[in-house]
Parts: sequence; C-alpha cells; structure tokens
Amino acid sequence: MRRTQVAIIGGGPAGILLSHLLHRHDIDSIVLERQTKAYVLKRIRAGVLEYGSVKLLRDAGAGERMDREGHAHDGAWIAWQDRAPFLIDTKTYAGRPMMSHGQTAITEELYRIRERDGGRIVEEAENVRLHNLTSSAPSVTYDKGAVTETLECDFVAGCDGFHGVSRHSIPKETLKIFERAYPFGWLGIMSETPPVGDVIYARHERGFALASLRNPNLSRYYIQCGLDTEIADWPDDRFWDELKRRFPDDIGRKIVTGPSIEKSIAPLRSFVAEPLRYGRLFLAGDAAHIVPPTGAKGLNLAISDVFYLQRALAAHFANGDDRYLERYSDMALRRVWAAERFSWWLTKLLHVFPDDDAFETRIKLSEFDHLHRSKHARAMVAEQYAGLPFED
Ligand code: RFL
Ligand code: PHB
Repeated sequence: MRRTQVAIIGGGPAGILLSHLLHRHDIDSIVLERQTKAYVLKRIRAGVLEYGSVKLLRDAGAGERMDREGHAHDGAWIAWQDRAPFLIDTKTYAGRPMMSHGQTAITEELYRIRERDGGRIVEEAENVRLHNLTSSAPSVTYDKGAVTETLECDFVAGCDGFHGVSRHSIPKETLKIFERAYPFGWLGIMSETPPVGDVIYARHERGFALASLRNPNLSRYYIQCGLDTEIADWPDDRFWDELKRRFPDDIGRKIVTGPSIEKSIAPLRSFVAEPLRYGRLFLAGDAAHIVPPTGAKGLNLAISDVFYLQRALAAHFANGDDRYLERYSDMALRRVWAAERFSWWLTKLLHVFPDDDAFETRIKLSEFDHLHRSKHARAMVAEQYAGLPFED
C-alpha cells in the first residue's frame, strides 16, 4: 500500500504541471500514466501559448527552455481567399504577446524537472480505478505488470484527457455533458522546413488551412479534411499542393515544402462536462473539456485549470482553507466556457461546412470584412485569442 496527498491520473501536460506546482508547495503527489513516457513525448499537439500560460511556466521555474527555443509573436493572421490578411494583434489590443512553443517540448521539460526533483511518476499504470471519492479517504487501484497496487490519498486529480477514466468515475446523474461534433477534421503535418514565419489561419472555398511553426527549421501545417479521410491517400505532394491552394498566392509561394516527419488526423469537437468536482475528485484539462483547435485554447485551458487547482490544494494543506476548492469548478468553468465560445465561433467562421449555402457564405464573408474594417471588432477577437486573465 502506498500513500500520497494527491493522486494524479494522467501524465500529460496537465498532470505533470500539477505535480510540479504541488511540489513547490511541499505537497506530495504520485502521477499514474497509462502509457510509457516515450509514448507521451511522441505525441504532437499544441503549438500556441497564451501569455498567461507563458508567465505561469516562467514563474514556476519551467520557462527557461521555452524562452530559449520558443518564438514570441504579436498574434496571428487571418487570410480569406485572395483578400489582404489582417493581424489578430494581441500585443496592441490586449497588451499581451503570444508564444509559439510545442506541447511536446513543454511536456518533455516538465518531465525533466519533475524527475530532477525526485517526482514519482508511474508509467504503464493500467486499469486505473478510483474508489471512495465522496469519503475523506479516497484511493486508487491500478495494475503495474502482474501486480495490482493500491494508492491511498487525500485527493484525486483527474488529468487523464478525453479518453481517461476519471470523468467516467462520476455518476451519470451528477455529470452534465454539453457537446458539439463538427463534420470535418484537421490533417496535420510536421516538416523540417523553414516556416512562413507567422501563425496564419486561412479560409478558402476549398476549406480551412493553418500555417504554424515550432522553430526556425520546423513547420506545422494543417488542412481541413473530411471525416472519412485516410492518411494513406495524402502523400506529401498532394498535401503541399492542397495547402498552397488554400492560402493567398503571396503566402502560398512562401511555403517551403519538404518531406513530412509526421502526419496525423484530428477530429474536431466541442465538449464540456460539469461540474469539475465530485467529492474529492477534481477534473482538469481535456478530461473535462475539449475545444476544436482553431482557437489554440486546449492546452492553455489545461494550464489555467491546473493553476486554479494547485492554488486551491495549497490553501487546503497550508491552513485548512477550502474556499478555493469549493469555488474551483465554477471558477475554472467560467474560463472554459469563454474559450469554448471563442473556439466554436472561430471554427464556424473559418471552415467550410458541407451544408453552407450561398447565404451562409456571404454572412461569413461580411463578418470577415467587418473584422478587417473595425478596430473594435479586431480588439474583441484579440482579447479572446490572447486569453482571459486568471481570476483572483
Ligand atoms: P492529454 O494531453 O490528453 O493527457 C492525458 C494523459 O492521460 C493519460 N491517460 C491515462 N492515464 C492513466 N489512466 C488512464 N485511464 C488514462 N487515460 C489517459 C494519457 O495517456 C495522457 O498522457 O490531456 P491534458 O494533459 O489535459 O492536456 C490537454 C492538451 O493535450 C490539449 O488540450 C491540446 O493539445 C489541445 N491543442 C491545442 N491547445 C492549445 O492550447 N494550443 C494549440 O495550439 C493547440 N493545438 C491541440 C492543438 C490539439 C490537437 N489535437 C491533436 C487534438 C492541435 C491539435 C491538432
Ligand atoms: C499548432 O501550431 O499546432 C497550432 C497552432 C494554432 C492552432 C492550433 C494548432 O490554432
């Protein structure tokens, strides 16, 4: 039998960051991760950090690599067919810059720091089950090899992503689900080629496209694709041709092509489970909510959930003050819903839906024109893209 103060389910960015922040408050935790560390660090996902996430990582002593390797920028561009693109100018309108830095690198760095500090991370923890969540003495069981282990704890943090076990440990009648599926996905590639330099979202009648980056010789690109798309049908040449067609000519010409080193398809979904607390279980990150990646919000939300949760647990263990724990779900959900709304809106604006008719297309074009003309409209977008501040 083992014991810890906080059992953390899931060793993705949310789980490892929570473990690190708790350690800084002298709170003990054990992370149970279903996969191997090598597998977790192979996943390629987010690329854009809000300033609030950047600052949190810096303040937590986990920002050095990000500041060395990341690319700070003033926002992102939106292009529409061959019209002039405009900048979502987060620096001017929200007073906050953004940072391009890969989730893979952030997670790798958090694992390094956690291991340096003697953090306990159990890889390949299978069949994780949560027990007695509404008592003051919850526990977690899991299989490691042929052995079933029991972990006793004061709290359980469900950081095990959308397909994890934590959310499903909450009785159905307690949990309220809000959901939207989209009739398309993103086909993404990574290539060791110089990026166009900025994050550029493009709407085109053939579908959405996105140009992004990881470093001066690592580019990330996505195109909207049908849900029945097979990667095998998209050799690199076909991908590059399609990508270039969806950007205005002058941007398309700047795209440097080369062999892909990764290619994957992600479905798009909006999803929120409420509340984020059940007894002594607290959900954080993708375990509780998913946004379509268009607004670059998923990882940033995981980070803000973890910020609120570590503050709440720190107050509990320091002086028995449970006010933040009691407000955790409401506080985190306010930020979640703001990002849900923004990501849903930007996804609708920039993608082509199978049932978009001529009216819908004109309405979207008019909205783009309004953003182009009105600095108030651009300010509203910039404020949300930059990310709302954390609540006190
Ligand atoms: P994760 O990363 O899914 O980690 C959960 C971990 O839990 C483990 N697990 C279990 N462990 C034990 N027992 C079980 N039963 C378990 N079940 C699962 C898993 O193996 C995994 O290691 O969730 P977390 O930590 O909440 O982090 C969330 C982010 O990964 C996600 O929101 C972002 O990647 C979303 N996202 C983006 N977010 C941004 O903020 N900016 C972006 O630019 C951005 N771009 C993206 C994205 C997501 C994408 N995809 C592939 C969905 C671009 C894409 C294409
Ligand atoms: C990425 O770089 O992977 C990326 C950038 C912006 C998004 C989504 C993903 O909105």
